[in-house]
Amino acid sequence: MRVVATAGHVDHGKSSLVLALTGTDPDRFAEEKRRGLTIDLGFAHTVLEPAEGGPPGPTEISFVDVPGHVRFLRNMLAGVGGVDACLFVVAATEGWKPQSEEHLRILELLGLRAGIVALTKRDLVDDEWLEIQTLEVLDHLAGTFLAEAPVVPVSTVTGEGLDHLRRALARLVAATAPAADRGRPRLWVDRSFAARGSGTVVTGTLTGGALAVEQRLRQLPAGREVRIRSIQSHGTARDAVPPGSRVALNLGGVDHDEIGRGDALVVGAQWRPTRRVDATLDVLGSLDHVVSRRGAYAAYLGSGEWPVRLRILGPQSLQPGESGLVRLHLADTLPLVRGDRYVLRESGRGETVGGGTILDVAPVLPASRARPDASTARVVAERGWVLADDLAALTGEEVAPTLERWVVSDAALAAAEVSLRDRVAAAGSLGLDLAALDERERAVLGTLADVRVEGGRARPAAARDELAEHPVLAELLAGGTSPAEPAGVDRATLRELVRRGLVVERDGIHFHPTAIEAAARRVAELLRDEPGGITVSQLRDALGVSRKYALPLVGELDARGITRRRGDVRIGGPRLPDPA
Ligand SMILES: Nc1nc2c(ncn2[C@@H]2O[C@H](COP(=O)(O)OP(=O)(O)O)[C@@H](O)[C@H]2O)c(=O)[nH]1
Ligand SMILES: [Mg+2]
Repeated sequence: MRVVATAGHVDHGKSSLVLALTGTDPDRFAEEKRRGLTIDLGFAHTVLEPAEGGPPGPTEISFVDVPGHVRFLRNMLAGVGGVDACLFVVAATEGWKPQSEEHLRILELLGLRAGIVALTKRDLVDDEWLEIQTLEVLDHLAGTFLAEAPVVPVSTVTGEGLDHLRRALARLVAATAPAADRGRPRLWVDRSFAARGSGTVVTGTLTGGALAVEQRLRQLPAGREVRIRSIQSHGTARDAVPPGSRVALNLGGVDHDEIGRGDALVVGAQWRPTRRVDATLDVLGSLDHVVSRRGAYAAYLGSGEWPVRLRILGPQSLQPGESGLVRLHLADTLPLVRGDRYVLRESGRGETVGGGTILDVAPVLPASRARPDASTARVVAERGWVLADDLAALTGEEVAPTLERWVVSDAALAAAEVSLRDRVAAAGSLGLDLAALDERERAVLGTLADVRVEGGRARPAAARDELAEHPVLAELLAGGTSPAEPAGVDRATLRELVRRGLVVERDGIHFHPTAIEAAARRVAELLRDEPGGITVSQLRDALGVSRKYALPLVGELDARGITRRRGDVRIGGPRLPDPA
């Protein structure tokens, strides 16, 4: 299914053409019918049967019929987001008019790339006049996305050209890539109403991903949670709808007057709603003044009109026809993503200033330094560390994490590595306590080939390579709490073993580290039975060692905070382990 928006000057025959193509009058309201004027968006759909020269199989097309009158431009803008192509209407009688020009500019700014031009009211002009108007229209289209578009003269009165137009439409949508499915649905609401007996219904053009019945969605900017009770598309009930569809959702959890045009529905976890974005701004060449931060602006984003404050990044102002970078401050929180298009209007003068593409939905640099571009690398570089989920929400692009859950810039990773190596080196033989590190630091530590993590501490890996298997360690281990004087090892090596924490030295006695741990556990047991404290002799007897070993052991336990001296006895210190 494809969605096509009409465009063109008021009274040029847009609504009549939609009626002729679909059998549905898109002018829904009594007032529209009475005044013969489209005020708000109209919707109609049809199935184009396969025709000679067209694609095989039927083509489903939805039309969004927009008002042409300049006073209803905001309604026009609400309707053209998310459409695949346009049906650009120019009356052969009148030719190119101001809203032909303005609509064309807006469609360009919104990034539309496909369309067909219908020269309507063919029955009211002769061949010569038709030719003159055709040439003039082609002149205006030159250099725009419609430069190569088919131009089809039609009449809804005689029916001339309508089959040709149907074939051209079928070919157009067959040649246009279907709406992308990125698994991130977003529905900009263009209408809401209370349907009798079924509560709140909203409609819109679904983009980005599919929706299904029972799905829970977040309504923004309000932040409300709503539930899809049922779905219709083209008047048919569906369990699920793909992106690129015109859809009507029956919602639970919201009254029809609490939701309306401009609201967005998204899966909350997939978006990072924002009130501040960096974007490009292409200023229209037809403007007769510069664009600066002064002025009351409105951005047309999605189906809504949003007041914004404008800050130009870099220069103070932009000339007509110039392109630059801007920061937009919104008053509302919206689910935007890089690549979203917007149109900027100056509310005071009521004129279209230009438009552009959103580059960053969560700029981190101050406006004075921000120079955004569309690259993901820049987003990562400016942040250093960004959760992969966040990056996907910010850019709409899935990026493989660099490290665990994180995408990390080269610079941030290198800085973390340098700092960790320094800290590991500074911690020496004791090792760096992993509990003192945050999640990111622990992740980086795990990647350092020259650091060994063991027992919750990180030490230079070299310690194991050179010395960890030294035979003296086994001798000391076997000696327990009364080890023999180390033999077969020079003083320098012994000092290095001590420095790295592989051997503990106290008062000239060398112990294996496990001896200290065993002594600590034994002390803890003794203190459980005698909480008032124990003497060195009690410990000596309990460990079965001589005074020569007992004194250094107690000294080491004191030094580690496992025990504390009080008068003649030792009591538990802050690091006393739990008794076994
Ligand atoms: N003779 C003739 N009149 C047309 C044709 N198409 C539209 N009109 C008339 O032009 C007027 C404006 O048409 P409408 O579809 O409302 O224009 P819109 O404002 O662009 O939607 C109406 O009175 C239509 O009946 C056509 O092909 N031939
Ligand atoms: Mg109309």
